[in-house]
Amino acid sequence: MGPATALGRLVAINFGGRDHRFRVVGAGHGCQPSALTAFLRKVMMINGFQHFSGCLDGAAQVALLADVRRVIAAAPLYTPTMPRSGKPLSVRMTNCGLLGWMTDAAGGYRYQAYHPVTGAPWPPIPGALVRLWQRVAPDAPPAEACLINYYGPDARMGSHVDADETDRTAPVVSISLGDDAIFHVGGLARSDAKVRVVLRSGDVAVLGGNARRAYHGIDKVVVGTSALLAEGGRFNLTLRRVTRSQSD
Ligand SMILES: O=C(O)CCC(=O)C(=O)O
Ligand SMILES: [Mn+2]
Repeated sequence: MGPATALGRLVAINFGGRDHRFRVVGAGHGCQPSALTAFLRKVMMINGFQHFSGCLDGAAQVALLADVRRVIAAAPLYTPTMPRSGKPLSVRMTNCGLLGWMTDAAGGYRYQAYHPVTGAPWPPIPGALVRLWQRVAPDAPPAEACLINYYGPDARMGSHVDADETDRTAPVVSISLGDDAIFHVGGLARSDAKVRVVLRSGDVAVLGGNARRAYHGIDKVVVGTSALLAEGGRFNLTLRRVTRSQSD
C-alpha cells in the first residue's frame, strides 16, 4: 500500500476554488476507498463512485501490463477518429472482450466484435481483470468489453458520459497503469462543477450508481511520474457490461 492510501491521512480535494480536506477512512476489497469517494457522496451527491488508490500493488501492475502487451500483440493500438469530422482522438485504443468500443467517421461511437484494422475478433479479457470485475462489481453480469486507452505525453480525454452501452446499470470499472493522470468527475450535467484527482498506477475507479451517468475525463498525463511503462505514458483499462443479460 503506497502513502496515498494510508488510513487516517488527510487529503485535500480542490472544488469550487477552495481545498476541502477529507480523511481517508474505511476499507473494502483489500483496497482503500480514497477521500474522493466520500467527497463526491457528501458534497456533490454523486453516489456509486469509488476510487481505490493503490489497489494493485507493484507485482500486480507488472503482471497486468504483461497481459495488456499480449492483448496489443494480437489487437494492435490504432488511432480512433471522431464521428463525421474524422478528426483523430489524442489517445490510441484497442480492446479485449466479446465487444470493443470504437469510433470512426463513418460509423460513429459504437461497440463491435472485431478489430477495425485487422478484422479479427478482440482477444479475451485477461483472467486478472475478470476477477477484479467480480470483486468490485459483484452484482453485475460478466463484463463484455475492456477498452484499452494509451495516453502519450499530449493525450487527453474530453468530458463525456459513457453512454453507448444498452445496459447502464452495471458500473464502469477503470484501472490505471503508468504515469499519473489528472482525472475530473462532475455531475449529471456537463456544466456541473468538477472535482479533479490524480489517478496513479494501480488505482481502480468505479463509476456506478448515478456516477455511471456523470461527466468525467482526463485533463492531462503527468509525464515521468511512473517507471512502469518503458515507453512512458499511461494505459487506462475500462471494463464494461454492454448488453442486457438474459436474466434482466
Ligand atoms: O483514462 C481514464 O481514466 C478514463 C477513460 C474513460 O473515461 C473512457 O475510456 O471512457
Ligand atoms: Mn469514460
